[in-house]
Amino acid sequence: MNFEYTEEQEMIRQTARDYAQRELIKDVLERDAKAEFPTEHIKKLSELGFMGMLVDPQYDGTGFDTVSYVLALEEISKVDSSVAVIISVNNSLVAYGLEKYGTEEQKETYLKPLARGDQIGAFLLSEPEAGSDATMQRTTAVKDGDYYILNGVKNWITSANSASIYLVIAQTDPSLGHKGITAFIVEKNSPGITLGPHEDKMGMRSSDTHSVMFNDAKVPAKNILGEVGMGFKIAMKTLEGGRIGIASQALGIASGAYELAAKYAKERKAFGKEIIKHQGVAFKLADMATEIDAARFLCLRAAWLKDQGKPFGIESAMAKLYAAETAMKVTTEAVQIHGGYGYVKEYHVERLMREAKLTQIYEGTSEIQQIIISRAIDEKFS
Ligand code: COS
Repeated sequence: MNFEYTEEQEMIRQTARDYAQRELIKDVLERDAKAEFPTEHIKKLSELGFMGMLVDPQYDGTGFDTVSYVLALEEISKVDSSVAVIISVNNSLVAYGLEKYGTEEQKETYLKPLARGDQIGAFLLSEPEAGSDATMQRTTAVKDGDYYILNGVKNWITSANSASIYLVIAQTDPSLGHKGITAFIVEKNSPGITLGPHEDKMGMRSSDTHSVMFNDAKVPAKNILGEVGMGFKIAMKTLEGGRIGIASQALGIASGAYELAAKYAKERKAFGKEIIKHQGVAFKLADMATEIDAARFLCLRAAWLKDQGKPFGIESAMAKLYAAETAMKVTTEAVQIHGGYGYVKEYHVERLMREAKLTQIYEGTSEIQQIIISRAIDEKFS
């Protein structure tokens, strides 16, 4: 085993860190307060290659490995996880599906602009009544000559307004259950697509989240991704990789809060000494550091397996489960260490705590990860 990063991985980590600590930090509080999309930052991060970092250079991506992806998302999420989720959805949920299942024509038309960051992608799976229970898709796609007509509602869609390319999961044959689900590449500006209001979220406030309504939206049949009936499997495979992104985001939220808490504990004095010298604070920091390292290793293992072309679905579920729970715990303790200062915005930890909560919910709740892991245990011991 080798616990060292390669020069390239270290360089990517450092580039992400520099950008986050020098640029994202400047206006992150303002963007959080105004729930403002980070347009300029996404432009600059695209120039640095992050919007297509997992995409092969043949399709205008930067072709970095998944280990580098973990490192970059951790550094960005230490400061601004709204930016991280935009990068993560673009790479792991949309570009991945197009690269793995798309035709050459689809890759030319849709993957390349996403990989360059000229356009942004969104992944439309969740519905008002199909979140965790993802097979219960109500959005229908009915064939009409060379087109499919889409009707239905998708919920909680990250980048719904800023994206131009949607990957939509819809039911083409309800009688077949999940085997009748199909994935479509849909241009957001097509007639028949409208957006609900901007969701006023607890955290990750500058990523733009909306519901999306399809009302007789016409999609060319050539925009089917993969084959008719393959949509559920495509969604599940895609989410396996997506969970590495969200796990890395949770890791970054945790390590960002921990770094702030450790620095604060070195500066702040109480009862005649730095609070880090009080066992009650010191032991909290010890637990935080240990759990963050464990989360990081789980993320890196899942990423490494993916890079080796080995199965990683269970490992990415473990990474997401553990990193999300760690993020919630660590950010809560970071607020506690900061005392009253932790409860006001300027010290950042209250925002990190709000952001941590979402990592336990989206791209599969913690309980969904427990289902995936426990089913694998059941199978292993049967
Ligand atoms: N890769 C490929 N195929 C998969 C898969 C995976 N990781 N997981 C499940 N499938 C396949 C199964 O093999 C099965 O196909 P067959 O009937 O041909 O064997 C099919 O999908 C249905 O699987 P299953 O019966 O296990 O479905 P369940 O309804 O029991 O649910 C979970 C499975 C819980 C894993 C799934 O519903 C899930 O991931 N839910 C969470 C979805 C989510 O993350 N939502 C948030 C979206 S935010 S973008």
